[in-house]
Amino acid sequence: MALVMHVGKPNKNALKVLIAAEYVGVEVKCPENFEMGVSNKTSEFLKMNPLGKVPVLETPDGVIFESNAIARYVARLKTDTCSLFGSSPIEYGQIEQWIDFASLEIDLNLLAWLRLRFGLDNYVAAVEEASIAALKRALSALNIYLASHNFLVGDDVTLADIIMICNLYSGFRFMMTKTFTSEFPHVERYFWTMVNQPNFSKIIGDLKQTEVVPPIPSKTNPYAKPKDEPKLVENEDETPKPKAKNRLDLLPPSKMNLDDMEHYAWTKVDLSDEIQKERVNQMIEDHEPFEGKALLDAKCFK
Ligand SMILES: N[C@@H](CCC(=O)N[C@@H](CS)C(=O)NCC(=O)O)C(=O)O
Repeated sequence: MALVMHVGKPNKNALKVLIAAEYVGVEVKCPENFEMGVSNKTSEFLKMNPLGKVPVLETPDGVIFESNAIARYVARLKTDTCSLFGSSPIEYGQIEQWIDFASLEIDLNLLAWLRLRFGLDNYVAAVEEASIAALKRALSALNIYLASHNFLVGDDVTLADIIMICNLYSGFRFMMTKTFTSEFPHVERYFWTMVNQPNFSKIIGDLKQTEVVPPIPSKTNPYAKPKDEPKLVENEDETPKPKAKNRLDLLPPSKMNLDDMEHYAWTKVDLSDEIQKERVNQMIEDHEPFEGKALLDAKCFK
């Protein structure tokens, strides 16, 4: 029976799962009527993934979200057909190592860069510079490693290669031009060799490397997160006005010394406790914080 993966048009996260499924021979179907922004907002979907993100896999035994977890699950379903997890504990450890590297060193930085250029986050040149620098650092390390390796672990494709290639896929497709990738010739060779493997090309199809980096968005996306940067004051009228005073700021300084005062756990006040009521009222009266004026209605026990 086919497993159902909820996703719209398969993105690089869904591709990981579909390619792993090809290698091990597991059938994964994506519902055709899935509409991103609609289907993933329904209460049924949110019960499967409270974040409302795709992909989500439905299995006869339960639901899994997070694409790496889904890919791992699928890869484990038929280890007799093909082991995408290597053949020894050390290989397994190294596969996990490269999966983390692909996610945290490549994907995270690539996505940060992509989000700025696609206007999903407000464009800040320094953030872009830092993302590209971190991405290049990771690609340089990968490039050195691939100078003497065809695969990330061992002598065959593993889940580490599948996840690495799918993460690089977004880069080659949208952000990293030939000028950018030519600094990393072993990564280029590895990437194009892998995407042309039958189990990859069947799922990915024809892929063309981007010829341009998307231009810096001219408009600020209203849905982007607010910038942390302070607003520049461009004209006098925009000089920040002093904040209106809180009415409590007009009160004379308190003579109440909080250090001397018994600290009271207000959340533990028990209205039915007469002794406690008396103690609290006495505390307020003794300290007379506002010089004879009623402490608002804080004498709530009276
Ligand atoms: N870490 C998650 C990322 C999932 C994710 O960000 N999915 C995007 C599509 S690529 C999404 O569903 N976005 C919708 C939203 O953020 O509401 C994974 O690997 O599955």
